[in-house]
Amino acid sequence: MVNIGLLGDISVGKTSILRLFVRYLNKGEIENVQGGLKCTVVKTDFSGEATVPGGNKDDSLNEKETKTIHPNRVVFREDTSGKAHTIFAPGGDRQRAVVKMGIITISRIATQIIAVFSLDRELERQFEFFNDVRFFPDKIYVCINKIDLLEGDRNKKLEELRAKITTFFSKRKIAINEFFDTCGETVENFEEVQKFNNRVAEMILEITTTH
Ligand SMILES: Nc1nc2c(ncn2[C@@H]2O[C@H](COP(=O)(O)OP(=O)(O)O)[C@@H](O)[C@H]2O)c(=O)[nH]1
Ligand SMILES: [Mg+2]
Repeated sequence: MVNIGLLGDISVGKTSILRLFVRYLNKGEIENVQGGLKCTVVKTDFSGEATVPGGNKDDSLNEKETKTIHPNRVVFREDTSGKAHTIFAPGGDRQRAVVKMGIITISRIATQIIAVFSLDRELERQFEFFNDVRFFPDKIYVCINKIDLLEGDRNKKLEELRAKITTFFSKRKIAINEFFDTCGETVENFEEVQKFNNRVAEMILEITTTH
C-alpha cells in the first residue's frame, strides 16, 4: 500500500488533480492511459473543501472557488492485485494553523511525496511553501501543473524550471525521482488537454505501482 501526499502552494491544482484522478477511475478512463490498469474508488473525502465567499469563479455556472482547509483524500484499489492506495492533498495556505497542521501530518504519513508546482506564477514564491515542511523522504516526485499556460518554447522553459526545482531540493538533500508535466483541468482551447490530463493518471499509477 502506498500513501501519496500531494504538497504545494495554494492554488497550484492539488485538489483538481485529485478530482481528475477520481473521474478517470469512475469513468474507466484509467485503463486507457499509459501503464493503465483497472482500479476502483474505495472512498473519497473532499469535505475539507470550503467555498471562498466572493471567489472569482462563475456562480451562474454553479462553479465555486474553493479552498482546502482539511486534507482531501482518495482511497482506490487495483482490481487485479487487490492493493489499496491512498492519496492525500492538504491545503496550501500554511498561514492558517489548521491547514499547516494538515500539511505537517500528511508529510509524516505519506510514503511518497509529489511536490506540485504551477506555471501561473514565479517558482520562488512556490518554494516558500516547502520551507515549512519538515518531514521529507530522500527522494520525491515533482509535478509541473497548468502546462496549458506555458507559452513559447515549451521544452526549453521546462528544462529551466526543472533545473531550478532540482537545485532548490538538492540544497535540502532531497533528490527527484521524476518530473511529470500535467494539466489538472479540462481546459478548453488547449489542443493537448487529453494528453496532459492523462499524465495526472499516469503519474499516480506509476508511483503507486512501482513502490
Ligand atoms: N489553466 C489551468 N488551471 C488549472 C489547472 N489545474 C487547476 N487549475 C485551476 O487552478 C485553480 C486552483 O486549483 P485547486 O485544485 O483548487 O488548487 P489547490 O489549492 O492546489 O488545491 C482552480 O481554479 C482550478 O480550476 C491546469 O492544469 N490548468
Ligand atoms: Mg486544494
